[in-house]
Parts: sequence; structure tokens; C-alpha cells
Amino acid sequence: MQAIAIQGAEIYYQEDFLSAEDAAKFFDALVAGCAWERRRTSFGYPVPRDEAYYGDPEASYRYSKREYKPLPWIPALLELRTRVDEATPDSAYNNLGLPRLGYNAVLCNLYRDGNDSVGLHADAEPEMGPVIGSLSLGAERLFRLKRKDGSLAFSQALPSGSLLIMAGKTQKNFKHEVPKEPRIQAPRINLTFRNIHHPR
Ligand SMILES: O=C(O)CCC(=O)C(=O)O
Repeated sequence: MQAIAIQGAEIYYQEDFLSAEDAAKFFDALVAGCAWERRRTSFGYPVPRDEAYYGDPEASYRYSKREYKPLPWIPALLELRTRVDEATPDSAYNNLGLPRLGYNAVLCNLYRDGNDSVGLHADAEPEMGPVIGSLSLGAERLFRLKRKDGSLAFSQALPSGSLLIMAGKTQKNFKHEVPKEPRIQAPRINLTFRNIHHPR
């Protein structure tokens, strides 16, 4: 994977992580096979994307007052977890002084078209590990990273089959978003592999 130099962040990227054939195969398997759900915010509005959460039984967490309880892994997601795990550079863990923890959960997002999105946020809950593997499938999606002062630090169109790893202090120093792109009419999927750990 290629390291992308952004001061205060640690990002790795591989555009051709999956072959076009594999990306299409996994996209079809996940559109049909994930238990997609349009959840509501604490104010009762639907979030602008469908979600499905899979993982090991201990990987529950709360985000924005929503409870995420993992469904048991399905074969396509298990296979992708292994591949994303193997591709995650040692330095993502070594630089943090962590052992290779790997991923025990994945949040799947389905953006049905360019009107679906995710607003600016960081994945920085205390139980969430700092290494996150983000795999893209389907139509291209703009992914942006912004500094705390709102300035743009990174903007990349993520094509199907690409893998982006966020590590180091990326979640502490930056927020990320997928803005609406109304011209996009095709669906796109993002999988964010995480490590959820509840300190005892
Ligand atoms: O689709 C993306 O790349 C962003 C997903 C995301 O921010 C999240 O799941 O927390």
C-alpha cells in the first residue's frame, strides 16, 4: 500500500486492491446478502444511507445514541476481512506501539445513489481502535478529510475495489465525510473494518 503524506494523519491507499472482477462479485454479493437497514437519528430523521453491522459478538458499540449490535459474519465479509487484514501495513500498528490487533467488526454503508451521504464526523469512540480499513465497491465516491478548523486536508474519488487505511492520529486530528453528489445515479458500498474493544 502507498502511504499518503498528510501532516497529523496516517493514511495508506491502494487503488487496485481488488480486481475489477472481484469488486463486482463482492458488490453483488453484499447488495443482495447484507441485512440493510435505514436507521434513524436521535431526532427521528432517517440517516441518508443504509447500514448493516457485522462482527464478533463482543463488538457492540454506541454511536450518536444508536446501538450497533453485530450480526454474525457472512462468508463474503469474512473473506474481505482476511484480505484487508493481510493488506494492513505493520507500520499502522507499530507506529502506535500496538500489536497487530486485526479487525473484529465491519460497518457496511450502502449509498443508493449520490443523494446518500455521510456527514462530517470522526470514528473516535473510546472503544474504537485507531486503525480502520475502508473498502469501496460500486460507483466512485468522493471521500474528504477535514482538519478541526474545517480546512480540507484530503479529497479523493474512491473507485470500486480501492482500499484506504486510516491509522495513527487520523481520527483525533481530522473528521471525514462523503458528500452528496447528485449527478451519481448508481449505488456504492463502503465497508469500514474496525477493532472494537471494551476495556474491563
Ligand atoms: O463511505 C465512507 O467512506 C465513509 C464511511 C464512514 O465514515 C463511516 O462508516 O464511519
